[in-house]
Amino acid sequence: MKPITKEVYLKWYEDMQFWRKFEDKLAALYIQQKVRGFLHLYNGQEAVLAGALHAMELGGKDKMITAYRNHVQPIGMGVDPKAVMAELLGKVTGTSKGMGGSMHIFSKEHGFYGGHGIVGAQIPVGAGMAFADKYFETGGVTLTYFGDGAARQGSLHEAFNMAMNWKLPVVFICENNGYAMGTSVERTANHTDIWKLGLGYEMPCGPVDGMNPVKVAEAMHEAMERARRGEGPTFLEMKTYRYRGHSMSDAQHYRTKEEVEEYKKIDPITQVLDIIKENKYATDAEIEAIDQRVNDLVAECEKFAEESPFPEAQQLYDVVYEQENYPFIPHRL
Ligand SMILES: Cc1ncc(C[n+]2csc(CCOP(=O)(O)OP(=O)(O)O)c2C)c(N)n1
Ligand SMILES: [Mg+2]
Repeated sequence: MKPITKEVYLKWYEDMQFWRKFEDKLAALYIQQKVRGFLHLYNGQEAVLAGALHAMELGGKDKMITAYRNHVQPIGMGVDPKAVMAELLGKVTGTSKGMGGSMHIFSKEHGFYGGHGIVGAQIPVGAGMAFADKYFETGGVTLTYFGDGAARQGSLHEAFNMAMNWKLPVVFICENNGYAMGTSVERTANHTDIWKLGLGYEMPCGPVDGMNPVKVAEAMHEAMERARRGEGPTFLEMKTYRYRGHSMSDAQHYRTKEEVEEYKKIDPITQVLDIIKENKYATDAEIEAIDQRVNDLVAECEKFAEESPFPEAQQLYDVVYEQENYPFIPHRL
């Protein structure tokens, strides 16, 4: 595995701070009704992404697919955060020209394949992407993410079976954040060790501390190397936590404030900052400079998104129909 150096810790701190502040800004814009529809934020789960990115080969070779909690993953993979924020505001400069919105961020170029609102639907799609990589011998690995709620969907079992049978280069990652909307993991099944679902398929599997990017990076590296050797899939259960509600309209009656505070004691960003301070990887002034950069970039994204225009109505026709099939439509892609 690539060594976890001072530079990696500093990058993790800056990235995770940016992701958190980016989401906080979206929450504020949602309250102003500038973001419409649903809005699911990633606060608390950042280490699962930071650690995975450390193990991945970016630039389109390795791929990622996830559910609707999907704003910061593409940013981590290199998509311009300004375009992501513009997408959420429905602007033409967005990643899908403003037509995907919060739950459907995509960038094929960067290897990010969404952004899926149907719980569990992306699990077989991720296996299919890995099938393509195997078929075309690209050497790429697909990271297929889903929640603890999605783990109870039947589609997981079909995907697990085929992925094992064909030894597909895929890593299945359950982000167990404790809840599926308001339903706790304890209430969804008679067992809480979701990783054990891999055992029935003899798939290598196990739990990972999803609040610690080092643990995530190590587990992901091992799984991705296994996939690259042609030995097939791995199933990892990342034990994590979401600090905000499921989406923006969630009174959170299903958990206590004390529980949230307990998990804030193991906040992934604080864990990384503590290591930076203990090892004197940065002075207080340097940390302040990082925080300033983060705030400036969030402000830049907001300005860009706010100032961008909404798409023209005509765009609806441009991207839905092919002119050859529908000659009465004057424009084409
Ligand atoms: C097939 C389907 N059933 C139900 C829903 C409604 N729904 C949206 S999110 C969600 C909870 C999923 O929880 P989990 O998989 O743990 O992901 P998390 O939100 O915690 O990231 C449900 C039931 C849906 N979108 N799709
Ligand atoms: Mg969940």
